[in-house]
Amino acid sequence: MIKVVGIPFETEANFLRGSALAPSHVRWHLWGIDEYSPLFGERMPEYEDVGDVWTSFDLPPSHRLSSIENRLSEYIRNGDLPLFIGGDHTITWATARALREMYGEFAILHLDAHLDRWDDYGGRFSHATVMRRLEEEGFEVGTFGYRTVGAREYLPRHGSMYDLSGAYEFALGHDRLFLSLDLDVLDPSEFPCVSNPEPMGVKFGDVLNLLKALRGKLLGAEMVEYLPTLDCSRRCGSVAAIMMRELLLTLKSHPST
Ligand SMILES: [Mn+2]
Repeated sequence: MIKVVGIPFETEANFLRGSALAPSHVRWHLWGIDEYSPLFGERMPEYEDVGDVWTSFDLPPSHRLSSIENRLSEYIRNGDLPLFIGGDHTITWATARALREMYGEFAILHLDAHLDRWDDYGGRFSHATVMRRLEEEGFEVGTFGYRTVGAREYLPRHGSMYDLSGAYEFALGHDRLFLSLDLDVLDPSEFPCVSNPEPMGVKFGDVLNLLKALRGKLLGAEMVEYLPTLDCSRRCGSVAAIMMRELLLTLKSHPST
C-alpha cells in the first residue's frame, strides 16, 4: 500500500520559515487538481494518508528526529511504499534511517539545488548538513541538479551540476532507491516558494521525465522544502500537488503494490 505521511518539521537554521506548514497545504491543493496524469496516462493511484508525525518545535532537532524515526515504524508496515511530505530537508535523517531499518540497504537519489553537505550549519542536524550525516552513516547518496557549493562542503561522488543527466546512470546502477526531492531543484521561475532559491535550475518536465525512468525502483520518496508562507499566488501549492500526484504514480509501479 502507498502511504502518505506528513512531517511538519523545520529548524531555526532555515533562512526563511514555513516549510512545516507544507503537508497540510499540499494536501489541500491536491484536492483541487485533476487526478489524471497526462504524463503517465493514468489516474492517481489509491493511497492511505496516515496524517502527520507531529513533534514539538521546542525540543532540540536531534530529539525530534529520533522521535519521528521511531514513530515512522508505527505508520509504515513492511511492504508499504511511503511518500513523506516535509517539512525541511532535515527530515531525511529520520525517513531514510527508518526505511533502512525496515527494508535494508538502498541508495538515495537526491535532487536538490544544494549539496546539503555542511558539517555544521546551525548545528549538526539541519537542512544543510543532512546528506553529509547520512553518508557518515554509510548511505550512498547521489546528488543531481545542484548549482552551488558551500565553502566547507565537498563534491558528491555521484552527481551532476545544473542538470539531472547523472541521475539516469545512477538509477541504472541501483534497483533499490529512495528519492529525496528538494523542490528547490526546480528553477525559481517555476517554483519560487523555497527558502534558498538558486537560478539555473531544472524544469518541472525534467523531473517528470526522470520519474518515468524511476518507475519500479523506488522503495519510497519524499518531497521537501515547499514554503506556503511565500505562496501568495498559491501557484507553488498547485505545482507541489501535481508533483505529489506524479510521485504517487511513480511509486505505484513498484512490484509490491
Ligand atoms: Mn536545497
